[in-house]
Amino acid sequence: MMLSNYSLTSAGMCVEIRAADDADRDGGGRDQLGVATKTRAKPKKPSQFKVLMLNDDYTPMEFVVICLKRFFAMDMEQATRVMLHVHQKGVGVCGIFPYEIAETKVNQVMDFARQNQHPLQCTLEKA
Ligand code: TYC
Repeated sequence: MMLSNYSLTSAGMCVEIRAADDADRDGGGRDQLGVATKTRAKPKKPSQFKVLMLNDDYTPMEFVVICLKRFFAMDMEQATRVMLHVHQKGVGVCGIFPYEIAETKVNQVMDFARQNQHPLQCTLEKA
């Protein structure tokens, strides 16, 4: 039996599809047109996204440091360094993650800022 066509499923698996002219060469009687018969793990590495923190004139520095410690597992020194970088340059990277994790972290920061009535903005960008 000849396997001659490959198709990518939404899950990123590589599925082999038999060709239209594929005869029942092995005599097993199971050859059928267009039936996916095998899956083979071909993991696509997930694309990475930067989580960016934006500067503003109103959010207290201490609050930004708390966010960086709470949601990005930074220690006091790292969090202070990133916060000061954002304060001085306007934008800074909090971390790089697969899309769903990056999106979750952006939402966590934005929700926490909103709850505390700070205008802090966080966004993501393809790495
Ligand atoms: N610029 C703010 C201030 O002077 C501090 C700040 C830093 C705000 C980083 C947001 O992402 C930020 N209070």
